[in-house]
Amino acid sequence: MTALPAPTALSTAAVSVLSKNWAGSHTLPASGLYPHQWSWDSGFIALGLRHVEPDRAQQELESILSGQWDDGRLPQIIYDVSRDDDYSPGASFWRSTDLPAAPVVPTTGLIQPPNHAWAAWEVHRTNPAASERNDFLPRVYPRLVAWHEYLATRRNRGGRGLASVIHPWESGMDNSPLWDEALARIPDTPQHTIRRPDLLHADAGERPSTKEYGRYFWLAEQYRDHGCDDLGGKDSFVLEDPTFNALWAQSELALALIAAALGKDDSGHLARAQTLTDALEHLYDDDLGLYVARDVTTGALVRKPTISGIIPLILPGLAHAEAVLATLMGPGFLAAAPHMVPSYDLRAPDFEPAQYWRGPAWFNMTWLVIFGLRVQGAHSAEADRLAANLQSLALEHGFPEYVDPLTGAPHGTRNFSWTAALALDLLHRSV
Ligand code: 2M8
Repeated sequence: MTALPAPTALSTAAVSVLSKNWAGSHTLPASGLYPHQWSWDSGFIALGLRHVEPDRAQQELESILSGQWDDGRLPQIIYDVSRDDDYSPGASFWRSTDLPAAPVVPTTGLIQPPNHAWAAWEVHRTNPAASERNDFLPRVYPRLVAWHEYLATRRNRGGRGLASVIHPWESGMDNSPLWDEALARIPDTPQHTIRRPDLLHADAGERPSTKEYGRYFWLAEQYRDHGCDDLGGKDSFVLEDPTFNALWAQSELALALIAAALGKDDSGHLARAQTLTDALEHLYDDDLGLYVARDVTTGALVRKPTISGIIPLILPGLAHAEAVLATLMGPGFLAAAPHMVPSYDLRAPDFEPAQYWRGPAWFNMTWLVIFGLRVQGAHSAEADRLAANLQSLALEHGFPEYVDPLTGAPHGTRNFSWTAALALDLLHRSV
C-alpha cells in the first residue's frame, strides 16, 4: 500500500489551499482557471470543509443556493462580475439578470450534478451543534427540495424519471467520450468569437479543443436565446448520464434523512431514490459491464466505458453492482491503473492519459469510487489503497486537478479546491 502522508502535513497544506481560494462567501475551484463559484465543486468542497470549518462549509452551500432560480434550478456558475474577462463564457454572455425567473446574482442558465443535499446532510451530521446554531437544515431544506423538483419536472425529458443534461458542461465531465456522437451533430459555428482565457492557465493539450468549444458555445447560445426555457423542447443535445442521476438518487436519500431530522414527513424522498436507482437500469450495458449514457433525441445508448458508468456503485441496492465491481477491478480500470481510477477505459482506442475527461484520473471520481466500495461492502483493501493514493498524490503534486492514471503525473491546474477538500475528508475519516 502507498504510504500515507503525515496527517499534519496534508491537513495544513489542504486547509491552506482552501483558505487561499476562499472568496468571502464561497470557494473558487482554482483562482486562475476558474474564478467564479461552481455548483458541484461547492458540494465537494463543503464535504471537506465540514471537518475543519463547519460554518464555512454551511456558507459554501448557502452561497450556491443564493443563485437558485424561481423554477428551482441551481446554476452551474455564479459569476463574480469583477472577473468577467477572466473566464469565458461569462456573465455578459448569459445576461441572466434580464430574465424574470433568474436571481439577482448573475449566473449561467445551465446546471451541474446535484450533490448538494448529500453535502448538506454530511455538513450537518458532522457538527450538529454548528448546524443547529445557524438553523442550517431548516434554511436549506426547502431550497434543496425545489432544486430536485426542477430536475423531476423540467428535466425528465426521456419520460422514465431520469434527469437529462442539455449541455456537456451540465454533466461536469465536459469532453467525456460519452458526448462525442451527439456533439458531432452540433454546428461548431457560434455567433460569438470564442475567447479562451482558460489556455492562460492550462496546457491546450489538456483542455477541450477549439472545435469542441465552438459546439459548446453554439449549444449555450441556443439555450440562452430561448430564455433558458426547458419546456421549449428546442434542445439539440439531450442525454441521460449515470453519474448525474446517481448523485441525484444519493441526494434524495440525504433529503429523507434531513426531513426526518426536522421531524417532517418523508415527502417521497425515499421512494424517489428507489425510482431513480431502478430507472438507472435502463442505462445498463451488459457487454461493457457498466452504465452508459442514453441519447434521448435518438433513444440509443451511447456504449462507451467511462467512469460515469461506475459511479452508481454509491447507491445501495444497485441491481448490477457485482458486474460493475468486476469491471472496476478489471483490466480497463484498476487492474492496470495503479494510482487512481481512470475516467475512461484504458483499452479504448481513443484513451488519452492527460486529456481532461478522456482518460485522466480525477480526485472527485476516485473519492466517489471509494465511497461506492464502502457502500457495497466490497474490496475494502482496494478502497484503503485508493484513499492512501489519493491523499499522497494530492499532497505530493500540490493538489492537481487530475493525474495520469498510469504514472500519477499531475495535470491541469494546481491548488484545485475539490482535490484539497476530498483529501482532507479522507484524512478525517481515517483518523
Ligand atoms: C470543468 O468545467 C468547466 C465548465 O463548467 C470548464 O472546463 O471550464 C469541469 O471539470 C467541471 O466538472 C468543474 O465543475 C469545473 C470547475 O472546476 O471545471
